[in-house]
Amino acid sequence: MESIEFAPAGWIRLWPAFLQPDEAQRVFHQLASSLQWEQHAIRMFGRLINQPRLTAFYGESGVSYQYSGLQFSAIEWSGPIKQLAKQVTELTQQPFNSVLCNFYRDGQDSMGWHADDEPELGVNPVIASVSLGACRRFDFKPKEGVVGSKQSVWLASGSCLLMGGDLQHNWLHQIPKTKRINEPRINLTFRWIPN
Ligand SMILES: O=C(O)CCC(=O)C(=O)O
Ligand SMILES: [Mn+2]
Repeated sequence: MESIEFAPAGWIRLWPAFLQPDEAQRVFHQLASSLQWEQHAIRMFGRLINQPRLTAFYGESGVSYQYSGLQFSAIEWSGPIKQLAKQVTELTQQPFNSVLCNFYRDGQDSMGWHADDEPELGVNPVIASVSLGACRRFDFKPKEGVVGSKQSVWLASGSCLLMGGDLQHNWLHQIPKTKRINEPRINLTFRWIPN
């Protein structure tokens, strides 16, 4: 396990092989074909724009989550995704009641600069991020007014990244587009959302 401290505050921990490669591949195919993937349009600069990826939101019943002006009620989790949540809790010793799932069809799918700092996640949320399929670069940069320089980690298939401390309040993160990757990737961000 690799641990990186972010000055002035915030940290990440990375387990490069939370799942073994063949297990990660198996779970990738299972989730790719069984989750209810959708492409949502969000309002940006007054226009409706399709998000450059597919998403699905799962969790304990009754959990709901708002971002980019959209509101989602969790589809009740069961089977492999619930089992994975249990394994992630065992690994990280953190409770999670929901998971935002992202499907990047190829290198042209991406997630722009943002922080997971929505009020419903509370102060200093701890978020676990499991990656399956294509290995993609994950970038961090400080928010305006915060001192620090850009950092990147590679999120390989089967890895688990844990983000905590003040990270979401001080730093932004992104999955950039890349011409070099044509394979799909699933990312699962496990969260605790009080309801
Ligand atoms: O795909 C990733 O690794 C990042 C996902 C993410 O930042 C999010 O769901 O908030
Ligand atoms: Mn995020």
